[in-house]
Amino acid sequence: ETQPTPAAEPSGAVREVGVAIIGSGFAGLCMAIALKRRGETDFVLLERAHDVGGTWRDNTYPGAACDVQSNLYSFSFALNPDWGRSYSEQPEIQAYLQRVAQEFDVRRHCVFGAEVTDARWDDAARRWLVTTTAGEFRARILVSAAGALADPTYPDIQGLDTFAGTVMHSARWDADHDLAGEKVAVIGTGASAIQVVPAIQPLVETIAVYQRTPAWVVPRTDHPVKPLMRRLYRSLPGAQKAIRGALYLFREFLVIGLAKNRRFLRPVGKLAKAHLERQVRDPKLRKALTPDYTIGCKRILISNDYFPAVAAPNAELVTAGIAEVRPHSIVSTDGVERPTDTIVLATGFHVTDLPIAGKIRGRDGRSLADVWADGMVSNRSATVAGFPNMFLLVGPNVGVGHTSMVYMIESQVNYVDDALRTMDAEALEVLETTREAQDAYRALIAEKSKGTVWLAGGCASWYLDEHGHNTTLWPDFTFRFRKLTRKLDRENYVGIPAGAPAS
Ligand code: N01
Repeated sequence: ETQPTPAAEPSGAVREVGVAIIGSGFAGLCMAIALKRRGETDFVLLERAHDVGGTWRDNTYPGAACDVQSNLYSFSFALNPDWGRSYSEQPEIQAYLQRVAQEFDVRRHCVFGAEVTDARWDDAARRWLVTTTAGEFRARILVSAAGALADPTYPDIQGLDTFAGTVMHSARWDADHDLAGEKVAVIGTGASAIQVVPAIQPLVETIAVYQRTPAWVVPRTDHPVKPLMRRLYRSLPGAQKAIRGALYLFREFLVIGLAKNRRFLRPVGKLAKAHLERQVRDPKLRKALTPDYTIGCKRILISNDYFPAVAAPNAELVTAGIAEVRPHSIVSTDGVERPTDTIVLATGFHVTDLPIAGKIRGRDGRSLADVWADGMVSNRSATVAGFPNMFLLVGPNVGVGHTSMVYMIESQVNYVDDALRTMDAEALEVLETTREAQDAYRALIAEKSKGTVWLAGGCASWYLDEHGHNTTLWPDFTFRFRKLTRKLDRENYVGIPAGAPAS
């Protein structure tokens, strides 16, 4: 469901707002709802698309689904008793987000078609000047909820631009394009690829899966939710909360293996190996699908139909690299040329080089991207020195590979909310974190990341930046992150009261 843009002022006038939120995915919506809950209505959500939903709106490729159980994948204040499956598919999650936006009356604050092209801090006015494709905004507070899985990466493959057929990124799926009977190439074997490959393999004439690095895949215990359970959840929300709590704790234990003691990952590795052995009979193919790095180093994938799809008679796993793309084919480094009608790029997102960071400029005019040239840094994953009155949601070191991002988002929103309350209570016009706090947080992350499977598991992944640092994942139990963000660490901030000069 879409709605007309309610907001931008006519004739280029600048619109004054209290809070400008970039993005209306899980994080943007959560922030908006928190503001509404305490009576704040002077805010906008700047959304480049024409509906809410973020990555769940954008990722409509066949087979798109969540690999975190439905019961965990909702806001704690808006549980959904009606999930149809234990692991929800994309349309159901998108419908949930649309419903939440409606229920909490957030849509009236959304400015659709408003892509932020520039946001700069005006130190004299103590306001953020935000330029969008739907007009200009002047905001007291800027909250970037633009997401880490928002901007697809397109691989630099020789000749890709000369390809005469269709090229689709998994996150920019063209539903009108009919793949039936085509020769399809899928590049990548991450979470998106392993969902799209089995969904399209039965339709196409041939499918070639170009694998650079094999993935660890464990069974998916997916099933429809019984009507009885849905009735139970509806009449007794406590039951759903209890199940949610149990799932949360179960997944949290995985952190012991991922971050604390890799020995605990061995049984998970055994499970994945047994899964592969059960599903793939051909020893050559099995070998090609077996990873050589520790399980958990990259995101652990869950699927029951990926291996059978790759082993299907019309499928081929290509382990040689891609030498070049020609107008009607792909040539691999072993010299084999495969005729191709459509190329599906399941090649991931700009995660450690967030495009939005190039558009946000702080007090000295430098962009976040410049400030982060040596890696993303922040205080408590939310604020950056030199960027007053700015908060990041789903920014540095807040990602989780093992559990629901919604939990992390709610923790972050709570922190921002407390910061805004503090500003109100102390009548502060400006709030800015210190470099010392940022350095201390970086040291804490580095310390907690030491020896984790993400750093020491022998793989390359989007979890680490080009310097090999963990700047994306929260490297500990998520309840520790919640504790750390329960209240604003006021001592780590400089506040300037309204009317007072900067000291
Ligand atoms: O992207 P990825 P994704 N030539 O970056 C390969 C979430 N998600 O879209 O491993 C050849 O993980 C690359 O190879 P390698 C989830 O958080 C969640 O799949 O770098 N190959 C890799 O195989 C996930 O982690 C769900 O060697 C190239 C793949 O492309 C995140 O989104 C579902 C290449 C990219 O994998 C991203 O997943 C889907 C090149 N030039 C996604 N460049 C849920 O279920 C890249 N690759 C919640």
